[in-house]
Amino acid sequence: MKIVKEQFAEFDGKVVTSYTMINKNGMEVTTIDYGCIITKILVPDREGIVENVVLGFDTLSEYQKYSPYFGAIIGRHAGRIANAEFELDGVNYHLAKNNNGNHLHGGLEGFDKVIWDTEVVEEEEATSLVFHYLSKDGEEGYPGNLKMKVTYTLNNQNELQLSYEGVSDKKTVVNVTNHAYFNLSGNLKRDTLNHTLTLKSDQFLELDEELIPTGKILSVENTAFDFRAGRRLIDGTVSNDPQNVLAGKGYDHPFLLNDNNNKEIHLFDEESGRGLIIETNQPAVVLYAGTQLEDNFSIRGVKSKKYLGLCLETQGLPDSLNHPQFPSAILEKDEVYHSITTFKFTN
Ligand code: FUC
Repeated sequence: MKIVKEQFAEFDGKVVTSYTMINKNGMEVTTIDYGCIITKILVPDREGIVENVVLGFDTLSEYQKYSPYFGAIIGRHAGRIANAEFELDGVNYHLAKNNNGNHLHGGLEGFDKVIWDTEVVEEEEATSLVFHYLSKDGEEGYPGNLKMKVTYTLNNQNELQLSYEGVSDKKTVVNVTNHAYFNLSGNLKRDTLNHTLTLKSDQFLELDEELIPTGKILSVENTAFDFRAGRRLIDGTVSNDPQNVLAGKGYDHPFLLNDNNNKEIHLFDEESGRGLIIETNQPAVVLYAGTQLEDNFSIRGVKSKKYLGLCLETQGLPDSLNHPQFPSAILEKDEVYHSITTFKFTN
Protein backbone atom coordinates (compact mmCIF):
# COMPACT_ATOMS: atom_id res chain seq x y z
CA MET A 1 0.00 0.00 0.00
CA LYS A 2 1.04 3.55 -0.62
CA ILE A 3 1.45 6.70 1.42
CA VAL A 4 2.03 10.23 0.13
CA LYS A 5 3.58 12.84 2.43
CA GLU A 6 3.28 16.59 1.74
CA GLN A 7 3.78 19.89 3.53
CA PHE A 8 0.33 21.24 4.48
CA ALA A 9 1.16 24.45 6.33
CA GLU A 10 3.44 26.11 8.87
CA PHE A 11 2.28 26.79 12.40
CA ASP A 12 4.11 27.93 15.51
CA GLY A 13 7.45 27.69 13.69
CA LYS A 14 6.72 24.07 12.81
CA VAL A 15 5.72 22.32 9.61
CA VAL A 16 2.28 20.74 9.50
CA THR A 17 2.43 17.63 7.30
CA SER A 18 -0.33 15.83 5.46
CA TYR A 19 -0.26 12.08 4.89
CA THR A 20 -2.43 10.28 2.35
CA MET A 21 -2.90 6.54 2.70
CA ILE A 22 -4.04 4.86 -0.54
CA ASN A 23 -5.26 1.27 -0.82
CA LYS A 24 -5.52 -0.99 -3.84
CA ASN A 25 -9.21 -0.09 -4.43
CA GLY A 26 -8.35 3.57 -4.82
CA MET A 27 -9.70 4.49 -1.39
CA GLU A 28 -7.71 7.39 0.11
CA VAL A 29 -7.55 8.83 3.61
CA THR A 30 -5.73 12.12 4.15
CA THR A 31 -4.70 13.18 7.62
CA ILE A 32 -2.63 16.04 9.02
CA ASP A 33 -0.48 15.89 12.14
CA TYR A 34 -2.25 19.00 13.54
CA GLY A 35 -5.06 17.56 15.68
CA CYS A 36 -4.70 14.21 13.84
CA ILE A 37 -7.35 15.74 11.59
CA ILE A 38 -8.80 13.54 8.86
CA THR A 39 -9.14 16.09 6.07
CA LYS A 40 -10.45 13.76 3.34
CA ILE A 41 -11.79 10.25 2.86
CA LEU A 42 -12.24 9.30 -0.80
CA VAL A 43 -14.43 6.25 -1.41
CA PRO A 44 -16.29 4.88 -4.45
CA ASP A 45 -20.07 5.08 -4.91
CA ARG A 46 -22.09 2.22 -6.47
CA GLU A 47 -20.88 3.25 -9.95
CA GLY A 48 -17.27 3.26 -8.76
CA ILE A 49 -17.02 7.07 -8.71
CA VAL A 50 -14.51 8.05 -6.03
CA GLU A 51 -15.46 11.13 -4.01
CA ASN A 52 -14.85 12.72 -0.62
CA VAL A 53 -17.20 11.78 2.23
CA VAL A 54 -16.04 14.02 5.11
CA LEU A 55 -16.13 17.76 5.78
CA GLY A 56 -12.67 19.31 5.69
CA PHE A 57 -10.48 22.13 4.40
CA ASP A 58 -7.36 22.46 2.27
CA THR A 59 -5.73 25.12 4.49
CA LEU A 60 -4.79 25.24 8.16
CA SER A 61 -6.07 28.79 8.53
CA GLU A 62 -9.61 27.67 7.61
CA TYR A 63 -9.42 24.96 10.29
CA GLN A 64 -8.27 27.55 12.83
CA LYS A 65 -10.89 30.11 11.82
CA TYR A 66 -14.01 28.08 11.13
CA SER A 67 -13.73 24.43 12.02
CA PRO A 68 -16.16 23.02 14.58
CA TYR A 69 -13.68 20.16 15.19
CA PHE A 70 -13.91 18.79 11.60
CA GLY A 71 -12.24 15.35 11.55
CA ALA A 72 -10.12 16.01 14.64
CA ILE A 73 -9.16 13.96 17.67
CA ILE A 74 -11.01 15.22 20.71
CA GLY A 75 -9.52 15.01 24.19
CA ARG A 76 -8.55 14.77 26.93
CA HIS A 77 -12.29 14.52 27.52
CA ALA A 78 -14.76 14.58 24.61
CA GLY A 79 -18.23 15.95 25.30
CA ARG A 80 -19.45 18.36 27.94
CA ILE A 81 -18.52 18.49 31.62
CA ALA A 82 -21.10 20.50 33.60
CA ASN A 83 -19.80 23.76 35.11
CA ALA A 84 -16.34 22.76 33.86
CA GLU A 85 -15.46 21.04 37.12
CA PHE A 86 -15.14 17.62 38.66
CA GLU A 87 -13.84 15.99 41.81
CA LEU A 88 -11.33 13.20 41.94
CA ASP A 89 -10.20 11.76 45.31
CA GLY A 90 -11.34 14.86 47.19
CA VAL A 91 -9.58 17.33 44.86
CA ASN A 92 -11.66 19.76 42.78
CA TYR A 93 -10.42 20.27 39.25
CA HIS A 94 -11.40 23.38 37.30
CA LEU A 95 -11.38 23.27 33.52
CA ALA A 96 -11.90 25.90 30.83
CA LYS A 97 -15.49 27.12 30.55
CA ASN A 98 -15.54 27.14 26.75
CA ASN A 99 -19.24 26.34 26.15
CA ASN A 100 -21.99 28.24 28.03
CA GLY A 101 -20.09 28.00 31.31
CA ASN A 102 -19.47 24.31 30.70
CA HIS A 103 -16.39 22.48 29.45
CA LEU A 104 -16.44 21.06 25.92
CA HIS A 105 -14.10 18.79 23.97
CA GLY A 106 -10.97 19.13 26.10
CA GLY A 107 -10.88 22.92 26.47
CA LEU A 108 -9.35 25.91 24.71
CA GLU A 109 -6.42 24.03 23.27
CA GLY A 110 -7.46 20.40 23.24
CA PHE A 111 -5.94 17.48 21.35
CA ASP A 112 -7.48 18.90 18.15
CA LYS A 113 -5.25 22.01 18.20
CA VAL A 114 -1.78 20.59 18.79
CA ILE A 115 0.80 19.05 16.47
CA TRP A 116 1.35 15.33 17.08
CA ASP A 117 4.62 13.46 16.35
CA THR A 118 4.02 11.03 13.51
CA GLU A 119 5.43 7.67 12.42
CA VAL A 120 4.50 5.92 9.19
CA VAL A 121 4.15 2.14 9.10
CA GLU A 122 3.82 0.68 5.59
CA GLU A 123 2.86 -2.93 5.06
CA GLU A 124 1.67 -5.04 2.13
CA GLU A 125 -2.00 -5.18 3.18
CA ALA A 126 -2.28 -2.07 5.38
CA THR A 127 -0.75 1.31 6.14
CA SER A 128 -0.73 3.03 9.52
CA LEU A 129 -0.06 6.49 10.83
CA VAL A 130 0.94 6.48 14.46
CA PHE A 131 0.58 9.80 16.26
CA HIS A 132 2.11 10.57 19.67
CA TYR A 133 1.40 13.43 22.05
CA LEU A 134 2.32 14.09 25.67
CA SER A 135 -0.44 16.00 27.42
CA LYS A 136 1.32 17.52 30.43
CA ASP A 137 0.12 17.43 34.03
CA GLY A 138 -2.22 20.42 34.46
CA GLU A 139 -2.77 20.97 30.73
CA GLU A 140 -6.24 22.46 30.29
CA GLY A 141 -6.73 21.77 34.03
CA TYR A 142 -6.52 17.97 33.87
CA PRO A 143 -4.30 16.01 36.29
CA GLY A 144 -1.41 13.73 35.25
CA ASN A 145 1.11 13.55 32.44
CA LEU A 146 -0.86 11.58 29.87
CA LYS A 147 1.06 9.88 27.05
CA MET A 148 -1.30 9.46 24.10
CA LYS A 149 -0.89 7.34 21.01
CA VAL A 150 -3.43 7.42 18.18
CA THR A 151 -3.13 4.96 15.28
CA TYR A 152 -5.04 5.24 12.01
CA THR A 153 -4.81 2.12 9.85
CA LEU A 154 -6.21 1.72 6.34
CA ASN A 155 -6.43 -1.75 4.79
CA ASN A 156 -7.49 -3.18 1.43
CA GLN A 157 -10.99 -4.04 2.71
CA ASN A 158 -11.82 -0.30 2.78
CA GLU A 159 -11.59 -0.27 6.56
CA LEU A 160 -10.11 2.60 8.50
CA GLN A 161 -9.31 1.64 12.06
CA LEU A 162 -8.81 4.27 14.77
CA SER A 163 -7.06 3.12 17.89
CA TYR A 164 -6.46 5.37 20.91
CA GLU A 165 -4.13 4.47 23.77
CA GLY A 166 -3.16 6.47 26.83
CA VAL A 167 -1.20 6.06 30.06
CA SER A 168 -0.98 8.62 32.85
CA ASP A 169 1.41 8.99 35.79
CA LYS A 170 -1.51 10.15 38.01
CA LYS A 171 -5.17 9.20 38.26
CA THR A 172 -7.01 11.23 35.59
CA VAL A 173 -9.95 11.21 33.19
CA VAL A 174 -9.82 10.20 29.51
CA ASN A 175 -12.53 10.00 26.89
CA VAL A 176 -11.17 10.37 23.39
CA THR A 177 -12.97 10.28 20.05
CA ASN A 178 -12.71 11.42 16.44
CA HIS A 179 -15.02 14.20 15.29
CA ALA A 180 -15.35 13.39 11.57
CA TYR A 181 -18.44 14.89 9.92
CA PHE A 182 -19.67 12.37 7.35
CA ASN A 183 -21.63 13.08 4.19
CA LEU A 184 -21.84 10.01 1.97
CA SER A 185 -23.39 11.85 -1.01
CA GLY A 186 -19.84 12.56 -2.26
CA ASN A 187 -18.16 15.99 -2.46
CA LEU A 188 -21.06 17.46 -0.41
CA LYS A 189 -23.61 17.22 -3.21
CA ARG A 190 -26.55 17.04 -0.77
CA ASP A 191 -27.10 17.44 2.96
CA THR A 192 -27.35 14.34 5.15
CA LEU A 193 -31.08 14.43 5.92
CA ASN A 194 -31.87 11.54 3.56
CA HIS A 195 -29.10 9.36 4.96
CA THR A 196 -30.46 6.31 6.81
CA LEU A 197 -28.95 5.43 10.14
CA THR A 198 -29.32 2.06 11.86
CA LEU A 199 -28.18 1.94 15.49
CA LYS A 200 -28.19 -1.01 17.85
CA SER A 201 -29.28 1.12 20.76
CA ASP A 202 -32.31 0.84 23.08
CA GLN A 203 -31.48 3.86 25.21
CA PHE A 204 -30.19 7.41 24.95
CA LEU A 205 -29.37 10.16 27.43
CA GLU A 206 -31.82 12.93 28.22
CA LEU A 207 -30.17 16.34 27.83
CA ASP A 208 -31.00 19.73 29.32
CA GLU A 209 -31.16 23.02 27.38
CA GLU A 210 -27.36 23.36 27.60
CA LEU A 211 -26.99 19.85 26.08
CA ILE A 212 -25.71 18.46 29.39
CA PRO A 213 -27.00 15.02 30.45
CA THR A 214 -29.67 15.31 33.16
CA GLY A 215 -28.72 11.85 34.47
CA LYS A 216 -31.89 10.28 33.12
CA ILE A 217 -31.59 7.42 30.61
CA LEU A 218 -34.54 7.29 28.19
CA SER A 219 -35.91 4.43 26.10
CA VAL A 220 -35.89 4.95 22.33
CA GLU A 221 -39.21 3.09 22.02
CA ASN A 222 -41.88 5.10 20.13
CA THR A 223 -39.58 8.10 19.60
CA ALA A 224 -37.60 9.58 16.71
CA PHE A 225 -34.57 8.21 18.58
CA ASP A 226 -35.44 4.64 17.64
CA PHE A 227 -32.89 3.82 14.91
CA ARG A 228 -32.98 0.06 15.52
CA ALA A 229 -34.75 -0.73 12.24
CA GLY A 230 -33.16 2.17 10.34
CA ARG A 231 -34.44 5.74 10.16
CA ARG A 232 -33.67 8.79 8.07
CA LEU A 233 -32.06 11.75 9.80
CA ILE A 234 -34.85 14.02 8.56
CA ASP A 235 -37.19 12.48 11.16
CA GLY A 236 -35.40 14.36 13.94
CA THR A 237 -35.96 17.70 12.21
CA VAL A 238 -39.75 17.32 12.01
CA SER A 239 -40.21 15.63 15.41
CA ASN A 240 -41.89 17.54 18.23
CA ASP A 241 -40.09 15.48 20.85
CA PRO A 242 -38.62 18.09 23.24
CA GLN A 243 -35.27 16.28 23.01
CA ASN A 244 -35.14 16.82 19.23
CA VAL A 245 -36.26 20.41 19.63
CA LEU A 246 -33.63 21.32 22.23
CA ALA A 247 -30.91 19.79 20.07
CA GLY A 248 -31.74 22.44 17.43
CA LYS A 249 -34.28 20.28 15.57
CA GLY A 250 -32.37 17.07 15.25
CA TYR A 251 -29.91 15.05 17.26
CA ASP A 252 -26.99 15.83 19.53
CA HIS A 253 -27.34 12.86 21.86
CA PRO A 254 -25.34 10.01 23.37
CA PHE A 255 -26.84 6.59 22.58
CA LEU A 256 -25.95 3.57 24.70
CA LEU A 257 -24.83 0.75 22.41
CA ASN A 258 -26.34 -2.70 22.96
CA ASP A 259 -23.59 -4.51 21.09
CA ASN A 260 -19.89 -4.01 20.92
CA ASN A 261 -17.86 -4.90 17.84
CA ASN A 262 -20.80 -6.21 15.86
CA LYS A 263 -21.89 -3.76 13.15
CA GLU A 264 -23.64 -1.65 15.78
CA ILE A 265 -23.77 1.51 13.66
CA HIS A 266 -24.67 1.65 9.96
CA LEU A 267 -25.03 4.83 7.93
CA PHE A 268 -26.31 4.53 4.37
CA ASP A 269 -26.97 6.91 1.49
CA GLU A 270 -29.43 5.31 -0.93
CA GLU A 271 -28.73 7.71 -3.80
CA SER A 272 -24.97 7.13 -4.01
CA GLY A 273 -25.07 3.59 -2.65
CA ARG A 274 -22.31 4.42 -0.16
CA GLY A 275 -22.46 2.92 3.30
CA LEU A 276 -20.43 3.20 6.48
CA ILE A 277 -20.39 0.46 9.11
CA ILE A 278 -18.92 1.40 12.48
CA GLU A 279 -17.76 -1.02 15.14
CA THR A 280 -16.34 0.02 18.49
CA ASN A 281 -15.38 -1.24 21.93
CA GLN A 282 -16.88 1.92 23.47
CA PRO A 283 -20.17 1.97 25.44
CA ALA A 284 -21.78 4.81 23.50
CA VAL A 285 -21.98 6.85 20.33
CA VAL A 286 -22.86 10.53 20.20
CA LEU A 287 -24.99 11.26 17.17
CA TYR A 288 -24.48 14.93 16.31
CA ALA A 289 -26.54 15.78 13.24
CA GLY A 290 -24.71 19.02 12.41
CA THR A 291 -27.47 21.14 13.95
CA GLN A 292 -25.07 23.95 14.87
CA LEU A 293 -23.16 24.08 11.59
CA GLU A 294 -22.87 27.72 10.56
CA ASP A 295 -23.27 29.17 7.08
CA ASN A 296 -20.63 31.89 7.18
CA PHE A 297 -17.93 29.89 5.40
CA SER A 298 -17.45 27.46 2.53
CA ILE A 299 -16.09 23.96 2.53
CA ARG A 300 -14.05 23.36 -0.64
CA GLY A 301 -16.44 25.58 -2.58
CA VAL A 302 -19.68 24.38 -0.96
CA LYS A 303 -21.42 26.74 1.43
CA SER A 304 -21.60 25.28 4.92
CA LYS A 305 -25.10 24.82 6.33
CA LYS A 306 -27.05 23.00 8.99
CA TYR A 307 -27.16 19.21 8.47
CA LEU A 308 -24.37 19.23 5.83
CA GLY A 309 -22.48 16.62 7.83
CA LEU A 310 -23.14 14.35 10.76
CA CYS A 311 -20.87 12.95 13.44
CA LEU A 312 -20.94 9.50 14.99
CA GLU A 313 -18.59 9.91 17.92
CA THR A 314 -17.85 6.57 19.56
CA GLN A 315 -16.88 7.19 23.17
CA GLY A 316 -17.83 6.98 26.86
CA LEU A 317 -20.69 9.09 28.20
CA PRO A 318 -20.32 12.85 28.57
CA ASP A 319 -20.33 14.31 32.09
CA SER A 320 -19.89 10.81 33.57
CA LEU A 321 -17.77 12.37 36.33
CA ASN A 322 -20.88 14.01 37.69
CA HIS A 323 -23.11 10.92 37.23
CA PRO A 324 -21.80 7.91 39.16
CA GLN A 325 -24.38 5.64 37.45
CA PHE A 326 -22.67 6.21 34.04
CA PRO A 327 -19.68 4.11 32.89
CA SER A 328 -16.59 5.80 34.34
CA ALA A 329 -14.07 7.92 32.40
CA ILE A 330 -11.52 7.64 35.20
CA LEU A 331 -8.13 6.24 34.27
CA GLU A 332 -6.00 4.97 37.15
CA LYS A 333 -2.28 5.78 37.37
CA ASP A 334 -0.35 3.49 34.97
CA GLU A 335 -3.54 1.85 33.70
CA VAL A 336 -3.78 1.64 29.88
CA TYR A 337 -6.72 3.38 28.19
CA HIS A 338 -7.58 1.66 24.92
CA SER A 339 -10.43 2.66 22.71
CA ILE A 340 -10.86 1.26 19.24
CA THR A 341 -13.25 2.05 16.39
CA THR A 342 -13.43 0.81 12.80
CA PHE A 343 -15.05 2.64 9.90
CA LYS A 344 -15.80 0.26 7.04
CA PHE A 345 -16.94 1.85 3.77
CA THR A 346 -19.18 -0.07 1.37
CA ASN A 347 -20.66 0.69 -2.06
C1 FUC B 1 -20.56 17.81 19.06
C2 FUC B 1 -21.76 18.25 19.80
C3 FUC B 1 -21.76 19.61 20.27
C4 FUC B 1 -20.99 20.63 19.51
C5 FUC B 1 -19.77 20.11 18.83
C6 FUC B 1 -19.22 20.95 17.74
O1 FUC B 1 -19.80 16.85 19.69
O2 FUC B 1 -22.13 17.38 20.84
O3 FUC B 1 -23.03 20.07 20.63
O4 FUC B 1 -21.73 21.39 18.70
O5 FUC B 1 -19.74 18.80 18.53
